[in-house]
Amino acid sequence: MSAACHPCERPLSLGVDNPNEDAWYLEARPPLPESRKAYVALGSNLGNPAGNVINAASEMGVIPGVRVIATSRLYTTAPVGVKNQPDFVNAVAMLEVECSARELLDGLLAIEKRYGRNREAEQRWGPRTLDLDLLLFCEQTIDEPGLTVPHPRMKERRFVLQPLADLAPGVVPPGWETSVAQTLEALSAGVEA
Ligand code: A4P
Ligand code: MG
Repeated sequence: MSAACHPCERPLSLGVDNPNEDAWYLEARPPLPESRKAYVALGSNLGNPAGNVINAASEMGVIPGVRVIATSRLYTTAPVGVKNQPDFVNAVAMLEVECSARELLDGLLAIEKRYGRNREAEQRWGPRTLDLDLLLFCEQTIDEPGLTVPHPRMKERRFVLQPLADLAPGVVPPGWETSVAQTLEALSAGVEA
């Protein structure tokens, strides 16, 4: 069985119009080239997961050189990896960036920390108040200590690809042969994602 991945029933509102059925747009913007966009995955299954995800998405806008352009729908997802833990809420945010990937990652790690994330005390793939993964950055391929982009596990994970497909279905990430939507479709039943 593939892991469940259902849109929430929109329990929380950002208080802005949603011009697109498929995503929460924080702000109307003319289309930006992919070379100026980054995508960040958000996940939480401790405390108030939906609130953590929504608030953290807007807090990314205070990182210098970052504007939040849009967020996907929220999805409730069955845990992948360690099964014996609560369901997650997952989403993806689209950012306009004028900072480096490293500066963005540092900003994301600081937000995780503010939400009580304590890596020393937690189990890999176990429960967490907030996980922020940098998925894509300005069409770049990055392979440095502590920073790999595109995120190495995103291709196999429905809980990442489904919300990303709300925002960027036609994008073909660097090194991939298929678009986000095609890759999502190809995740066959029986593959855990
Ligand atoms: N790092 C390197 N590249 C990146 C990048 N592109 N983005 C480094 C973010 N971080 C990057 O991350 C460990 C280190 O990776 C960071 O300090 C950074 O320098 P982490 O967030 O502590 O590691 P993690 O999240 O425990 O591990 P991993 O493998 O990223 O886990 P995942 O893939 O995030 O899985 N099930 C559902 N349904 N939904 C979920 O959201 N999440 C997980 C965690 C497991 N199961 C889940 C979910
Ligand atoms: Mg992570």
